[in-house]
Amino acid sequence: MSQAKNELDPTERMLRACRGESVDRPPVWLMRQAGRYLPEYRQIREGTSFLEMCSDVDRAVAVSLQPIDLVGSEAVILFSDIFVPVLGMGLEVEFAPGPTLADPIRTHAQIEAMRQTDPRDEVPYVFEILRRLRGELADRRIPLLGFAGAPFTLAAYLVEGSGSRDFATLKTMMVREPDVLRSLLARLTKLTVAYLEAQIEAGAQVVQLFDTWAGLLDAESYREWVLPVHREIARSTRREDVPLILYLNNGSHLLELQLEAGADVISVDWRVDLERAASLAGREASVQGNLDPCLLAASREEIFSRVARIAEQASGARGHILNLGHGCLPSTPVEGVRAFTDAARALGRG
Ligand code: 1CP
Repeated sequence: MSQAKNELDPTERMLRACRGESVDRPPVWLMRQAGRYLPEYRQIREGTSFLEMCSDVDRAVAVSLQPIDLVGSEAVILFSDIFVPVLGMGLEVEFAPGPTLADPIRTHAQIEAMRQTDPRDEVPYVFEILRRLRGELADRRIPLLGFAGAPFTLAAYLVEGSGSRDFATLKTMMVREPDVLRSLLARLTKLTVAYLEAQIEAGAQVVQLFDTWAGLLDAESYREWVLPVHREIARSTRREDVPLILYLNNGSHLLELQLEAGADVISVDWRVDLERAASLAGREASVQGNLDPCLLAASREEIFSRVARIAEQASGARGHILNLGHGCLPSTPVEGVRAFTDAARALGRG
């Protein structure tokens, strides 16, 4: 069993892959791994609103841990939502099931009225959940991930008032009232930096910034509106020992700019050619991704062969973290998720 001796524990494997150091095989976890596709999640969630779940420390800890044993995930992501810190600014956000606002943010006066306070005081349960999780995970050597929504994605919902196909209200604001959007992004950037710092202090070993909607922009607009925000967050929150992962959805046309932020890892969706991503990233960044979550409905054999292909395509990267290109869907089959993490472990035996 000499191979077992060389096996890294999941925390080492994850941190080393983020930094681009050699590993035995890619680490594996899934975006939205703690959610409605799991019957055990639905059971704990029963009769409780999503926001209540996020602030109920016992239940949030329990559902965060579920994917380790139920589907073999090798990292835990805090159960919460990108809109939780926004609640601390005094905004009223409801979930139906995505975030909605009765009063979308469209004016300077509304932005001025947003409270600028310490997330540690406003949403203390987030940090309590992280501290508890870190304690629970110590013996198993499973890494703990924190996360935040990137300001552009938060602003997209805040301005629009809900999710949208094209976020036309937001894009109209970019050309008609750029100063309003600029000051909203500045507020959200400050919040995000403070929020991620507090998560790191509470025990997050890796943090991921989700910019789900930045891919709506062309490269020029992205360079103007999004890149400086990512750079500021990377500069302010990056620690030697806490890697930052930057996720874009629908961003294959933005890869070069995604790399300019200075994150340790770029996370990409299935539209991105991983070989190209790996070659552009070079020694500067590792890559994370990128199976289409819908393909988790395929047979176990098909999932194994897709994963092997992804690993092959990413083999030129300085580090690769196996993940989906976007989150698990409520309809994702549990056995597909299990096949996905088993396929990662099989890479180490190949
Ligand atoms: O009914 C339910 O159970 C609520 C569904 C749900 C869940 C399980 C929402 C509402 N959020 C979450 C958890 C969540 N959201 C996590 C938990 C950790 C994990 O990954 O297991 C994370 C990291 C998020 C992040 C998030 N929320 C993003 C960024 C990543 C992504 O998926 O693109 C975004 C855009 C949101 C907004 C949001 N919150 C909830 C929904 C359904 C949505 C998406 C709405 C839309 O598509 O417009």
